[in-house]
Amino acid sequence: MLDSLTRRLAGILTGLRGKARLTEDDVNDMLREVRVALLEADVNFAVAKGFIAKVREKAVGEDIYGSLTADQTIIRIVRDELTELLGTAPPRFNYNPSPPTVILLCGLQGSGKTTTAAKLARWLINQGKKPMLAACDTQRPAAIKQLEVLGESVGVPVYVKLDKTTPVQIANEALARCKHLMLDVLIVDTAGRLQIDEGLMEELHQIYNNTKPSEVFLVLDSTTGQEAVHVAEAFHKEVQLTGAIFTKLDGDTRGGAILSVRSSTGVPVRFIGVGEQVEALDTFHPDRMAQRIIGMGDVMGIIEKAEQFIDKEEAEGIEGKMASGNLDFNDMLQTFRMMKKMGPMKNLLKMVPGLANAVPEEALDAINDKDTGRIEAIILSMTLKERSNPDIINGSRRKRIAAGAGTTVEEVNNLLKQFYGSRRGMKQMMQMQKRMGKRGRR
Ligand SMILES: Nc1nc2c(ncn2[C@@H]2O[C@H](COP(=O)(O)OP(=O)(O)O)[C@@H](O)[C@H]2O)c(=O)[nH]1
Ligand SMILES: [Mg+2]
Repeated sequence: MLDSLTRRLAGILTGLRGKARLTEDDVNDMLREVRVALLEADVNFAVAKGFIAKVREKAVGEDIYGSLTADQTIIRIVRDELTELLGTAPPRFNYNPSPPTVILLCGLQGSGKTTTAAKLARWLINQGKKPMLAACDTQRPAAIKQLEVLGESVGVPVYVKLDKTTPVQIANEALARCKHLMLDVLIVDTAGRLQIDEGLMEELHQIYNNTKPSEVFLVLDSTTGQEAVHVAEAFHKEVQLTGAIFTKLDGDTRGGAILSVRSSTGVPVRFIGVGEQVEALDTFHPDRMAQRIIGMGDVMGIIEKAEQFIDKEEAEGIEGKMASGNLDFNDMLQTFRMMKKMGPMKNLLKMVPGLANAVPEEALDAINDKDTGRIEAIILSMTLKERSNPDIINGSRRKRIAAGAGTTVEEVNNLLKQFYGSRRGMKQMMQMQKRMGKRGRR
């Protein structure tokens, strides 16, 4: 996500770090580079220009030249300005005081509306809400099926009509149904537009007027670059948008539009889509994003991800076993599965401060989730008894396990060696932590 911009900016700012006294020329050079980096990331020209002007103005205002901490000050100014650009604090989710709350999704065809509808449903479930989906894209029958399948995978009802019912009627009926079932939120998926099209806009207006949505999200494909900003401007003129959702930020996108949309339209970015799976939706935090872009990482993001995906009781069970040195292969398998839910390791590592720019992209790419896959295969070839009691794994058992996992005895030996090594290490670490009375748990 915005990897190349992150690399560039982090690199530029790292270059400043520790320089004894910054001159105005140093800062001007730096700002020129930042401007180029922003433009290359497809940030709107006027936005980039305004950004640089503000940073320069603040640098002068804070009288940094000649100060010993000029490097830190300028990095802070850049971070704060980026946060400002991205929208300062994230707005709270707008729930209707008398439920159900209606969320209307709109956007061009293929931007990711239907996928995002399901992602939002899942997100709302995690917030303790009971959502329902309404299939108001009647243009293509396949779209209805798609929403049904996605709805089923997250476990929410999908309101569908296959006859000639109009999208507006479907929305109305779905809302009535939602009330009847006493659900909290109705998410309305609408038909795509190839471009801003009058007929479809009219349809959107009607749904808007009938269902009175509390949130109107425009779904934008981040791979379309600046075009996304134009789309946002056009839609915002038609319906009062309450937020933008950028999708496909997992790919190799320049993503500069995400930095431009708020200052160009006033519409805040609310969520970002980072994958095709229904879990791949993150709330957008301008401060964290800014922090991340300048290479300071997103520690809060990592913690939240972990908390979201790791089952607390399971984790505590494993922790207890770690302390007593009784960890076995079942626990290892369980840990892998928890980690897998958090997505590719590479993406997680990129959120670690400093790592994103300190480690070359290729090295991160080389971190292969297949490695854990191989280890998993070996563990799966063990009998349950072997998994819970690794001490019994003798030579002939090792041979059998290797054959079962399609690997060599050497690999099995390595895994066992690693296993005993880390079991010892963990036991020592946990005991030390206990002695120090610091459990690090909230
Ligand atoms: N990689 C990636 N693909 C996405 C994301 N969101 C949507 N897609 C894909 O984009 C395509 C179009 O999505 P869809 O929801 O059907 O778009 P719609 O026409 O606006 O409803 C599908 O293949 C989705 O799987 C995302 O955040 N990341
Ligand atoms: Mg769709």
